[in-house]
Amino acid sequence: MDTAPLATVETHCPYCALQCGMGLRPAAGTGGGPPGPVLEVVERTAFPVNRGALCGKGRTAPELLAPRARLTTPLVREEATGELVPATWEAALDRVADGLRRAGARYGRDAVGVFGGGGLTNEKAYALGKFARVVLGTSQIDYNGRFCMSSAAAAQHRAFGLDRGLPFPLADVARTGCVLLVGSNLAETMPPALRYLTELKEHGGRLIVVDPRRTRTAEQADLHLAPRPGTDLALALGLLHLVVAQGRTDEEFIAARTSGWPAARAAAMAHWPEQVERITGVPVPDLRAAVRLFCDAPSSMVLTARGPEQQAKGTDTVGAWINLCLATGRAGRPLSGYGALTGQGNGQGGREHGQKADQLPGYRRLDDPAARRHVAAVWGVEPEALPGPGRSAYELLEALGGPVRALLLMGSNPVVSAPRAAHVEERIRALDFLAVADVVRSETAELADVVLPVAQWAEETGTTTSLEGRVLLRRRAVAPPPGVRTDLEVLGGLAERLGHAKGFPADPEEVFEELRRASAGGPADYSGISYARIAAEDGVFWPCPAGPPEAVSGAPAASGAPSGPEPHPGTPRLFLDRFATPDGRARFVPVTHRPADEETDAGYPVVLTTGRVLAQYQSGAQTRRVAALNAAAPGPFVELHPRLAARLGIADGEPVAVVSRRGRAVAPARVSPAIRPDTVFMPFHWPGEGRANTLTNPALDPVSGMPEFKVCAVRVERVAGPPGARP
Ligand SMILES: Nc1nc2c(c(=O)[nH]1)N[C@H]1C(S)=C(S)[C@@H](COP(=O)(O)OP(=O)(O)OC[C@H]3O[C@@H](n4cnc5c(=O)[nH]c(N)nc54)[C@H](O)[C@@H]3O)O[C@H]1N2
Ligand SMILES: Nc1nc2c(c(=O)[nH]1)N[C@H]1C(S)=C(S)[C@@H](COP(=O)(O)OP(=O)(O)OC[C@H]3O[C@@H](n4cnc5c(=O)[nH]c(N)nc54)[C@H](O)[C@@H]3O)O[C@H]1N2
Ligand code: SF4
Ligand SMILES: [Mo]
Repeated sequence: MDTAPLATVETHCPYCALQCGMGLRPAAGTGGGPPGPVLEVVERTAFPVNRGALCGKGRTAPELLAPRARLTTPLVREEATGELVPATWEAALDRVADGLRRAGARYGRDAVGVFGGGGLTNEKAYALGKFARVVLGTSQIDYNGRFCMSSAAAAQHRAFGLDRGLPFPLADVARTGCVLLVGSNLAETMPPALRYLTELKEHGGRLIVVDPRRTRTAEQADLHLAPRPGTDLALALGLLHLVVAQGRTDEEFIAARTSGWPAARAAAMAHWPEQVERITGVPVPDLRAAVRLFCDAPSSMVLTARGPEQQAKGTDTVGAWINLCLATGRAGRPLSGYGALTGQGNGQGGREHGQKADQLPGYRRLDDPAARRHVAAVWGVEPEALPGPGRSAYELLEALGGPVRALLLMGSNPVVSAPRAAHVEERIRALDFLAVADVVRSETAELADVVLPVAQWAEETGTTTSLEGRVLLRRRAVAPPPGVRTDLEVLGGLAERLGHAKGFPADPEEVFEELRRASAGGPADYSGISYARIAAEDGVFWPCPAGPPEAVSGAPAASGAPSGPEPHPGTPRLFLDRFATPDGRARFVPVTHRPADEETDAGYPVVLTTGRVLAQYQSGAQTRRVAALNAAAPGPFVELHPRLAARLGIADGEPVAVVSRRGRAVAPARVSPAIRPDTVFMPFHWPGEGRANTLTNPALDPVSGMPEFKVCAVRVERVAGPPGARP
């Protein structure tokens, strides 16, 4: 194999859903190999979404490619010592195949589980779903995207008949009249995207930010509403109430393009502004100001992220924000609409191609007989052979060591990132067999019977689908170090051992060609997309069927598209003519407010919410291994208001304990007036004593299966230490 790095390669960042374009070229002075990164990042200004800008995570991503930073040999747990010891690939794959086979033979096929990730490329997510259904024959597959976009996805399906994070290109955000940004801290979670908000304001557009904290993003806002965590549903209903009361609904739009308004209207009218103020803590004049900014603008958008979505009522909450857009005619029109900011690198594509418990490639439903027939034919199996829908992510984790005895985990680190993590860790330990494919020795890999070291973004080609629904090509820029295999090679090796010598190719383009056929005719139709087209066009927006433009329902041809035998141009903007429902109308859903699953009380008087900081990514498995990022964000903290700190006698920097019904975490206090006095915030990027997810509540949204990461009840305590002790 050729191990010399190639010339500058155009590719995309391995981390978040913005999927910033970047160039990679051999790092100067590292021709002899480590130490130091093997590749360096160069600006790729021609890629339109980030125009060369990157955050620190993207800039430092090549550091993890160095062999010393990662796993380069399979590890197998030795019976005698209980330690993970190096093994050959053959021995490791044999052991995984054996572990999965045994659990299935002894307890039945559904005793074998698969857990995937939204960071996996489309090709990997597709192959993983096919592997579970065809090779293992199990219904028990889900992925970490359940913790991420599932509420927004479910609400969009319910209202629009289709879920694509943003139904328009991100660039439209800069040109609309008003953006209502709910529970997104874009300035830290997608820094290069902040420029679209800056451009919005330069054009005279207005920005409203809804966040219990005055974040760097909220600081940009014309109006910042800081509701108590878990009350967005009431807030959205209060705004809709005012819209109706002030006669600012768009009756023409409602009549022509929606259904279900009377019930949704009645539900909103039951939420009086004064009552909404009591629930949310947002003063009525601020509610009025928000309605004015939103409705006065010629066009406006609501964008949500994890704040309102990661709640046990996340689906209804997003539904309430969608209702606001529909009632004001701010949907299905140019520069207006509802969109959700997808999180992980392939959070969008990862939920379209089959690693989700209820789903088949092309965003088809596993319980739809026609979908089963189509995909079974592509896979060369009988439709009856495909299992039905399985458990959602948290339910699957909870079933480990119970009905599910063996697990293959690819692309997630639930020991740090799952809610009620101590319990999840216990369930993982109770498994008969755990195999983890990862690039590093993550906290979850630490518990595995077999760890498979896999190649990374820059070492393998594959497609991702960004938050815009734009399918992108990540290109291989360098060969993986010896001892490392790709996820596709891992699945192929296991399939072969489990009696499927064919059907799991290692070549990503071959997998993509099959994915195209499997997705053809489905809601997320990729059949007109090829590697060559993506490369030539800076990405292609789905749906993009193989046929000409007219073939797509709910997706108008891009203006100026050539007619005739030309290929479909892709669909940057959805819903302009019709929504993707059977009657083409968007559906209002009547939703009403209800409290968080766990309300504060005398024993747990404070609300805990959780989220992210700029320099760390997710469970931190990758970014905690990058020196510059660790220096910028070295560890967990508890953000609390000076009033709360004073009442508890807590000084800035002093260690504090946060206690919930699930457990106790300790981290230094960060005293800041930027947070509500009734709320504390912890980032979730760290394991150990300061692990935020030791505390979180796994109450699930009944529709989406999303856990309530953003709200639980806690008490905050001083940690007694030697007098004057400071960390
Ligand atoms: N630096 C960095 N960037 C990332 C990631 C990362 O780990 N680190 N992860 C990526 C992924 S997978 C995702 S999903 C995205 C997430 O991106 P965001 O959704 O922007 O990130 P969070 O910090 O989880 O939550 C956003 C905000 O929600 C607020 N919030 C908390 N509770 C509530 C509430 O009840 N209502 C409202 N309205 N707001 C609330 C928090 O204060 C926080 O500022 O980021 C992506 N980008
Ligand atoms: N308290 C709290 N908890 C949360 C959240 C929150 O806001 N608050 N947010 C939730 C959200 S939105 C998300 S998305 C989850 C994410 O949480 P996780 O699912 O834990 O996500 P990562 O830390 O990105 O884990 C990805 C793992 O896969 C590895 N990996 C990366 N690329 C590849 C690859 O190509 N192949 C393989 N095999 N492995 C790879 C990484 O090294 C890492 O160990 O956390 C959720 N947890
Ligand atoms: S914003 Fe997201 S995609 Fe862009 S460089 Fe940072 S982590 Fe990578
Ligand atoms: Mo996410």
